[in-house]
Amino acid sequence: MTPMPATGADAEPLGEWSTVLAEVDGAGVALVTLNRPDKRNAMNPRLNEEMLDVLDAVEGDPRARVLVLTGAGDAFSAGMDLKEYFREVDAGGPIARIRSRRSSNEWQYRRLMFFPKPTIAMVNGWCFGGAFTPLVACDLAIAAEDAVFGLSEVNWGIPPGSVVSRALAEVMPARDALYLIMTGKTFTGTEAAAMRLVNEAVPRDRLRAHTFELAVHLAGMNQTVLESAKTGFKRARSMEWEVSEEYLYAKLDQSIANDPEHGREQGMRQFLDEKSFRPGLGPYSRA
Ligand code: ACO
Ligand code: V55
Repeated sequence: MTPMPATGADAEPLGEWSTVLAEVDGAGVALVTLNRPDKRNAMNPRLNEEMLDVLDAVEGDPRARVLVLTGAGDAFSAGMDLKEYFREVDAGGPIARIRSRRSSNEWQYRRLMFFPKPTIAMVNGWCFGGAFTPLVACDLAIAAEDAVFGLSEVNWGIPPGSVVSRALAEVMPARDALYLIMTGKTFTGTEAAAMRLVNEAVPRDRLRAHTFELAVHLAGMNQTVLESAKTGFKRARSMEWEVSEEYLYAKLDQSIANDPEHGREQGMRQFLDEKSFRPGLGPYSRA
């Protein structure tokens, strides 16, 4: 049996699901663990439906300030479940396929990509095919150096489907992406970091502590500002400059107007009047 990953002694469950574990700790880190370790956390229709509910739970719970996505056991996720997502859904006909694709893409891409709280993928092991979509959709990604990745679609007779190739193009150089898509060859967490698929790779025994250190840092920051900052970057990159100028100013003004702690005023006061911090070197004090 795989031990349940705990963020700390104070972690509390966010609900109960059959294919996902989700809990939140006292620092505000919500740990979401794909939990089909016997199937290497392959994503079946049940998991796809449950993840929509899990994301709702994390989004709606004020204790959750950062989302960390990982997998139980020795896998992050072995991609789509070939038996339950492909073979069994095929047998259900075209409408079954449309519905199954919808729930999978809804959480892996749309919901995660524009999740209103910071998200970090913690790649603990095997990461194949369809798993690249939630990986790229997360704002940041940390991998174990020895995690094994692969665009294995071509190995079993399909090109990458859904938005997998689009997601790769978002973060990786085209030469690397095409090489991996066309050869189906595996690569390690260390190589994934060199190709910028993940922010960094760390030794396996430091993966959890390192990822949580980053998560706790983000959990301690102004959440309204972080939402505007991440959404602004992700939406603006496909915009024309003139439109992005308007849009990013609108996000800035929205952030100022919506910020319950008035961070901008605190930051200016602490720097200009109290001279108690330097914005170039770290965040203002939220105490
Ligand atoms: N779909 C369905 N079942 C899977 C998947 C998957 N993607 N991955 C693993 N499993 C199941 C296996 O069928 C097996 O089930 P069983 O115990 O009932 O027989 C169990 O998980 C364990 O798998 P093993 O292959 O025995 O595990 P091992 O640790 O030796 O290898 C590995 C792990 C490398 C991840 C291997 O399981 C594998 O190659 N999986 C498929 C990876 C892949 O190509 N995914 C599809 C990508 S394409 C896409 O997502 C669209
Ligand atoms: C993939 C993923 C899909 C799919 C077809 O190549 C192919 C991955 C997430 O859904 O429907």
